[in-house]
Amino acid sequence: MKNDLKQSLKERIALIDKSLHAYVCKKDNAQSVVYEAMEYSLFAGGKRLRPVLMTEMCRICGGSLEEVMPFACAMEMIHTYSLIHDDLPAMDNDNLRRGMPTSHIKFGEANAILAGDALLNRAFEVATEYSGDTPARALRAVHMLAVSSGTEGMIGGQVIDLSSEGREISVDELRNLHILKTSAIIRSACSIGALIGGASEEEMSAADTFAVNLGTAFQIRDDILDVIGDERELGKPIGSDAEQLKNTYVSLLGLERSKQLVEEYSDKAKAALEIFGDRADFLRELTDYLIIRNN
Ligand code: GRG
Repeated sequence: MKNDLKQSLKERIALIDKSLHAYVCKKDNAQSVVYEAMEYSLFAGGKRLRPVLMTEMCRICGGSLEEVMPFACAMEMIHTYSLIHDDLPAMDNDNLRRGMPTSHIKFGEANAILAGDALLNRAFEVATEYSGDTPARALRAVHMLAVSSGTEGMIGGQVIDLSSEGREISVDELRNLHILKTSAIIRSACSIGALIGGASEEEMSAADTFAVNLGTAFQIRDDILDVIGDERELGKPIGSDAEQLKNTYVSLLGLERSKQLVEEYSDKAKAALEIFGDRADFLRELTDYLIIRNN
């Protein structure tokens, strides 16, 4: 990663983490184990991609960090809950994530389920604490959060993913699956950022085109890493998609075509940023980095 991008990301992530710490911290009460499990997964070393995208989209559309931060934190809590539940024995049954024992390994299955549920609730508590000057926008943002992570979004994608294990699906079906499972919350991260930033309809549409293409490139890179990644850098075993008979871009189209597609989708993502001019340089660099990332 280029040094400038690394430094810039570090600074943004530090601000996001500071807010997340303020919203989720251990409590010394009868339910402390669930607070501990929430904190454990929230601060286990995630890339903070979705809050970074949201805060940056807000900035380039003219909004303030202060106003968007509760939504960015809510989004990261939703993402973290989805990973905790995705790792459960009833779903992917993974023991390691980001190089650390998964929540159910560390805290037991019941507490992991509750920690995921609690993060989802906390996300909506935080997002609805809004007291700014544009409550109508905030209400629309809360709706976007809910829809994108629900049955017509991330949960819907997970349902299709689980039900298609062990049988081959078409590339179109796979694309639809990932538009729901992976891109839906990346899209709402960008849309909420643009909305809170006061974007025009044209900018809203550009933010969405950017996000849907970035989400697809990101997912294909994820599929590639499950085949050629380094376990230590990835923080989890490779080969799990094949082991679970999952459909991936690599299993359907092969490694080389998948690599080409990552390039094609990231080019489309960057083309959508044109409307924002130089202000979108950070997002361009971030896109370039995400498609060569190793974790
Ligand atoms: C259980 C409701 C429910 C949904 C699960 C998000 C998800 C749906 C499953 C996680 C598995 C997976 C490979 C999802 C695809 C999206 C993806 C690559 C998630 C990982 O996101 P990163 O790389 O994670 O941003 P970090 O660890 O950096 O936060």
